Amino acid sequence: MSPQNYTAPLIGIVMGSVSDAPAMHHAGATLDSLLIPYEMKVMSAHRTPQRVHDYMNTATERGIKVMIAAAGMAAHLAGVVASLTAMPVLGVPMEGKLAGGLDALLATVQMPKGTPVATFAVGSHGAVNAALFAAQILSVADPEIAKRLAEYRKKLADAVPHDVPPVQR
Ligand code: RP5
Repeated sequence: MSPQNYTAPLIGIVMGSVSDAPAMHHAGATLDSLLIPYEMKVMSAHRTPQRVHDYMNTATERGIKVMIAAAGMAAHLAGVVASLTAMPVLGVPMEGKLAGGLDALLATVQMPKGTPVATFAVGSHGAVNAALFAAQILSVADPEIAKRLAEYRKKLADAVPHDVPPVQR
């Protein structure tokens, strides 16, 4: 099926706070460029735990195939999401005041065995890569998405100049 034919979101992006949105909009923009439908919601593992449970209760039946979960500081949202689904869960640690997000990176990556969370770079780079990785997961069963990912890679390569620019004096 071509991505243009999808009507329901295939990827769920959740984040612990609206303060995470500036970084996570980069994930949305990446999926937009690949024509992959997604939805983006705010829910917190500690402030709105019931909202997380309610969302995950219906996510699979609504057609979501991959989850991206972003949180900062103690960053347990991705782990909680992973505990509630068999879908792949991609965790994006958010930058914080402690060592630039090292707290969230460790909280997201250090899942005890049994409940995996694939963890990406802190902040907007991680948001973009999580979106690309989600697309790569979908591309296994969708040649149109695979084609768009190949085009994305080509643009990435084309944007790298061969020559070193002269020093501005
Ligand atoms: C986490 O706490 C959120 O994901 C956010 O990164 C961090 C701070 O939240 P706010 O105080 O900005 O709402 O739960």
